[in-house]
Amino acid sequence: MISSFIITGFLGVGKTTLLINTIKNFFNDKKIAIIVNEFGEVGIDGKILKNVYSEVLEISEGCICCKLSEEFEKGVIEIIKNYQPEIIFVETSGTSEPFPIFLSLQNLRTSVEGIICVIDTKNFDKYKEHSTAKYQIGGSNILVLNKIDLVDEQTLQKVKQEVKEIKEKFNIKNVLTGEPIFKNYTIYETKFGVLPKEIFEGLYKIEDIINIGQSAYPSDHIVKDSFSQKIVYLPENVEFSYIDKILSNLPENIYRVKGVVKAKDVPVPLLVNYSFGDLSYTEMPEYKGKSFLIFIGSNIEERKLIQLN
Ligand SMILES: Nc1nc2c(ncn2[C@@H]2O[C@H](COP(=O)(O)OP(=O)(O)OP(=O)(O)O)[C@@H](O)[C@H]2O)c(=O)[nH]1
Ligand SMILES: [Mg+2]
Repeated sequence: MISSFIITGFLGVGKTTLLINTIKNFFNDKKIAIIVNEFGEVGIDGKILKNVYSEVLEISEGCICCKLSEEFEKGVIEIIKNYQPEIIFVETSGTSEPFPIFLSLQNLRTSVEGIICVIDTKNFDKYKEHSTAKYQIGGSNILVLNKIDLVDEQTLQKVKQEVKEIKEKFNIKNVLTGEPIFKNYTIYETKFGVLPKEIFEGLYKIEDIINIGQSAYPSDHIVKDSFSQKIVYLPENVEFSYIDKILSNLPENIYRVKGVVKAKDVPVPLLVNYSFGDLSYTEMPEYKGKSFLIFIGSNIEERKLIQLN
């Protein structure tokens, strides 16, 4: 039977980074397929992942846990038929909940070996009130406190305690019996999502679950959390300092920015990564597409993000 893993977690917490490190460290000799769903019209993760591994299916412009569930299932079936992977990894969008995806993978007769929820330990305070973030924790059995290089011991312990409380409260339950669906869970602490091998050797395999009503999980998360996105295409004569200044002064309702910037005074395209105030640029010399930024946050539709003349 084909094994599968789900990687979930809020916007920008380090899901793709964890996936890349996991594949590099443990799965170089295996046939891996990756399905990635991003919140945004233009996929970035697919491009990054394709540099590491070739069998990558991107499902964009919608959420695979609700709007795109049919497309997701079709994608899984096709990838199994055409590629016969040994293991499938699914990276959900930062605004998806993992449980419906788990049910789909199980219905498609893959063996779900773990639902990994990545948590940004440094920025947890800034996003923990979103219901999506709570259900992501509640619907997972491996909780990963990531970015611990950016926090002190006290913050780490505080976040760990909060995560445990959310887990207890939002643990997915069988609506028929009231029993928790995943009996146990484990917490790991990581930098750049580097996990021990045991996780990927079937240690946390989830038993088959049958007879769960649809009402076992809420499906209105996007409406409730009212996420929105805006894509801005940039002219190629833009200066790096201009973009950098904007990204260094973003309002709090913008959580995540991704994109590739081609600035006239920088010789290579730059991959932009912004999450909750943390900003970084990585060179992406092989990138041939347009210069653009995707802004994700709450109620950003009305705002003017970048003034371009
Ligand atoms: N300092 C530090 N940075 C990290 C760590 N893990 C990830 N990052 C950085 O965080 C940013 C976002 O990482 P991604 O892996 O793209 O996050 P993601 O969860 O896949 O993001 P979305 O798919 O957009 O929701 C990148 O700049 C990463 O390099 C970590 O442990 N420590
Ligand atoms: Mg990602």
